[in-house]
Order: sequence, then structure tokens, then C-alpha cells
Amino acid sequence: GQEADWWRRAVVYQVYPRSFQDTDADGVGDIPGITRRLDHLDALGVDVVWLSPVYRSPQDDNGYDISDYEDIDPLFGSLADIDELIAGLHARGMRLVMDLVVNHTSDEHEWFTASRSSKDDPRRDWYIWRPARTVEGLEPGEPGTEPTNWGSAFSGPAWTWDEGSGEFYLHLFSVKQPDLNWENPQVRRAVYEMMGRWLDRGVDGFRMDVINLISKTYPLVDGPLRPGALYGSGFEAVANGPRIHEFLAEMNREVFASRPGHVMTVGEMPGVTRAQAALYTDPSRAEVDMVFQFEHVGLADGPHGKFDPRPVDRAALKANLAAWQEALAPQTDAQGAVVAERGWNSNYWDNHDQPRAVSRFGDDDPAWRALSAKTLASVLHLHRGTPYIYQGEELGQTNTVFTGIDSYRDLESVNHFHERVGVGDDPQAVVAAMAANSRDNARTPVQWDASEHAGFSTAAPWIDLAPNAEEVNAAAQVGVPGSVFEHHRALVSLRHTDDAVALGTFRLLDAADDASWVILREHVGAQGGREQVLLIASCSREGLALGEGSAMRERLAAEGLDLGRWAEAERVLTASLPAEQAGASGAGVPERLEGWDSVILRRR
Ligand code: TEU
Repeated sequence: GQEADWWRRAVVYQVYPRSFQDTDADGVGDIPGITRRLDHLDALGVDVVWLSPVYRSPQDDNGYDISDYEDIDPLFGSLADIDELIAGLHARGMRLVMDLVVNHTSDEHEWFTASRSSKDDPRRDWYIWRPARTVEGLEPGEPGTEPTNWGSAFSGPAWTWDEGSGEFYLHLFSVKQPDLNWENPQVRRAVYEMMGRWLDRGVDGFRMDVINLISKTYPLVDGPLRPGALYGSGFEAVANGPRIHEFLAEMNREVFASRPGHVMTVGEMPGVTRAQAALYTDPSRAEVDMVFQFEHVGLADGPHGKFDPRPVDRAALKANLAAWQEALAPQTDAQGAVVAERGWNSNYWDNHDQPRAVSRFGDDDPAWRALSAKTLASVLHLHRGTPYIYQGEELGQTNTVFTGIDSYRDLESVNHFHERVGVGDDPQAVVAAMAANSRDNARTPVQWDASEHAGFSTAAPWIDLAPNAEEVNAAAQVGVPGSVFEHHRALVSLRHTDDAVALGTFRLLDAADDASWVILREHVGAQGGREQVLLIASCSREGLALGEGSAMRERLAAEGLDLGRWAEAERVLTASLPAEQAGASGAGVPERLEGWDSVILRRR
């Protein structure tokens, strides 16, 4: 609907275009492919599509290095194709959120080619240039004369020497992604005008790439150097800089405030804290609607920490996500009714930068994969805030297999490999260490059916399919009761129809137990009616005893949740049964939940 808060009940589906659907037989997904698959998204029931970048780009970072914000890269199609996609989405009552990458551009953007052309070019100050540091025995521009000790998120230093103009330029990401200078009002103006033209074209919002990095803390000085790290952290030195709220409020005022409908905005914010997120998403501050935080996906250890895979500490994961729910919890009145929003969460398990959810947080053994994928989805979608479904997550797609460095495509992985081998690490050990968390796990093609190339393309895909495409694919799941897809469809529908799920308060119970996940949602209606929704999930193969006298029932009772009072509660959705059979399976809390099963109960 058009009500201002339509987005609070929305479920967002992320499309990573190069791996979604190819229609011109080049092995790379494209925009017409998305339009062709809109029925799939419609069947899932999602409201918004977040489309990763399709703008002109040298594809150094798969499109997150933009050389023209207002044209479409021929790899993905044309402006006419994006207009057709927008029309197709709108015709189905769905919306399009574009990926806005304005912390940096490509080094092939005309702004940068002008800026680097000379120190006196009018666009010189659109980027961040610094002279070499004077170091005894080193020529300016030589390694060791960089202006600060910062490292790029994609290995190597965050500064690259430009011989022509005799200075270094800053790039927190790849050499081909120079950071824009947001202190320059001309840069801000150019970005806002470009955003306005996309909204004029019918786009409904933006996902803002690393947007909390655009305000740097000046002067630029060395960052903290972790033990063993080759470089200092650039992120920590610049994230959440002194003018970030000023810039976001200005962007909101200049671009969104004047629009008739609500422009949906989500800021991707590596290193954001819960306290800061409450400021960024407080509706009264008019900055962004919600943020993507990284605490639960380990970025807090810094980008390279990600390649040292460690087992999931589920109790810590539960506590982390519950702390985010608390930090952005609404204000409620004495009866528990929500009276004002303080902030808003984005809830995700994975995206194009993270490994696959079921492999990382679930159990991708074939015997447990589907059930754990469904239970993970129930856990995610029972949190308060907007849930994000990453392409393939609705199918329970898993990580892939890397047989060697040639299996990898992502510059983050490839650069890391060369950096580690360069300092003497064993190549095969590095390839193995990257496998669990490489971004390429999420970038294998969507598995549409069991045909060659999984229905993704008629040509060999740009990156190998995951090995289980014949078993795990949409054709085997859409419309099939009990499938991971149908479970996601039921969860999306639940958010659309149930106020406790969409708008209710959140409470985590039995937090210390890492083999279960118990969430209570409560909503007090305008007429005073109270509704409660309870999720009990088993998060291991062992299962949970819940009957009278069970340790878990005792622990929950000690926290004030008497499962006896749920004996007649409606079973809304279980993971082990098709959605339509949940109610027929009986009422109330089952005696036990088998491994990775879960149940969503409702009582009024
Ligand atoms: O990601 C920013 C970001 O924090 C991640 O790159 C993170 O550092 C790393 O990937 C964790 O594994 C955004 C985009 O989502 C990502 O695809 C881009 O590579 C990056 O910005 C630069 O635009």
C-alpha cells in the first residue's frame, strides 16, 4: 500500500545480477533475465528487489566499481531493460531498490580520469590525494612512503601512487576504486542529482554501499595495526566519521524529503555500533530507514579476519542479534503497545559478500540441509525488522567447492591468496582456508532446475555452479509442499498478515543454550487485544525435549514463559511439515522437536 510505513512490513529479495539468470548466452546473468524470473519472486511474495550494481563498470569488483552511474553496463543490458524491469515489478506491486555505490567510483569514471590528469584539474579535489610521506632512503611513491599505514579491504595498501600527478590517491577497496571526497560539496551535489534522476526513472529506494565510510576523520593518520597484520585498518580510522550524520541528513533533505512516496533506504555500514545504528535509523532524525550491521558476520575482526574460519558460537550469535533487537526496540506503553519507533533493523544471514547461510549457520549435510535451512529462515523472519532473502537462500543453496585458486573469481579472495603466498604461506593451505567464507560461495549461479548449467544459462557460467544443483533447485521446490522455497513463502506471508511478527516487540529466551533458539513476539492491538507468537527452534542434530519436566521447559518457566499456557496454542508453521499441515499436526508445544526442527506458535 501507499501508506508511509509500507516498508515496515516488506520483505526484500537481493538479486546479484551476474549470477541470477542469463538470457544472451554469455554465461553472465542480465537484466532481461531478472524480468523473465519475476513470477518466481512474485510466488515467493517478496515486496522489494534490491538489485546489486548494473551500471557501467570495468567489473573489477563485479560492478561495485562504477564508471558511469547513469548508464547500464552492456554486460547486463540497457536503460530500456531497466525500465522494463521497473515496469514489471511495479505491475506486480513490487518495488526496486538500486545499489548506490558512492563512497568510491571506478578509476575509469570520467570524474577520476579528470582528477588524476593534473593537480590543477577542477576535479582534483573530488578524490583524496596526498603527497608521499618523506622516508629516508625511499623515493616518493615507493612502497613505504604511503601517507598512512592503511590497508585496502582487498589486500595491499589503501594508497596508490599516480606517477603523472606525483601523489597518492586513497582507495579503501581495490586500486580501481578511488574514494570520493565527500568534504567537497560539488561531489555531494553531483551524487544527489544522480540519485534524483534514478528516482525520476521510477526507482523506489537505495541500498547504500559502505555509506558510513564517506565521512573520513581528518587529518588522515595511521590506523591501529593488529598483530601480524601487514597494514593498519583503514575502516576503523574512517568509519562513522564526524560529518556522517550531517551528510545523510543532507542527502535525505535534498533527495528524499520532497518525494511523494516513501523512498526506502538501507545503509550498509561495516563497523557500525548499536548506539550509532539507533541514531542512523531514528525516524525523527530522517537519515536512513535501516542499516546493515556486520557484528554477527565477523567483520568486526577486520576484513582479513574473515579468512580464518572459526565455528559459529551460537549462543554469542543469538545474544548479538538480540542485542540489536534491544538497541532498536520501539518505545511501548504500560500495556506493552508500541507507541513510537526508535530505530529499525535489517535482518540477514547472507548476501553477495557472505558465505551461504545454511553452510555457515545451519547444517549443509544433505540429510539436514533442507530442514536446517527452513529453521534458519524461521529464526531470521521471527526477528523484528526487515528480513532480507539473498538469491538462492529461498532454495537452501549451499557453499560451493573450491579445487584451487582457479576456482575463485572474487578479487577479495584472489588478492588475499597472492598476498599470503607472497609472505610465504602454503598455496593449498590458503585456498582451503578461504573456502568457508569466500564471497564466491554466494556468487555461484542460482540453481533453477536440474538441466545443464541449472537453467541459469545455455553457456558455461562465469563461475562454476555449486556441485548440488541437480538436487537443490527451484524446479524441485516451487509449489512443492514442504520445500525450503514454500517455507520461505509461508514466512513472507506471515509477515504480511501477522502484526506480532511484523510489528511486535521482541524477546529472546533461554539465551545461554546454543542448541536452541526461542523467540517471543508480542503485539498489543489498537483495540487492546494482545497477540503472542512464539518460535522454538532446534539448532543442532540432537533435537529438544520440551515436555513436562524437561530441563528446557523448566528453564523457560524460570524466565516466566510457562509452556503449559501454550498447550492450546495454534501451530502456525513447523519446519518438518508442509505449511498447510502445521495446524493439522495438533496444537501447542510438541513433546520434543527433532534435530533442526522448529515450530511457530500463536495465541491471543
Ligand atoms: O561491501 C563492503 C564490505 O564491508 C565488504 O566488502 C566486506 O569488507 C567484505 O566483503 C566482507 O567479506 C560493499 C559491497 O557489498 C561489496 O560487494 C564491495 O566489494 C565493497 O562494498 C566495495 O564496494
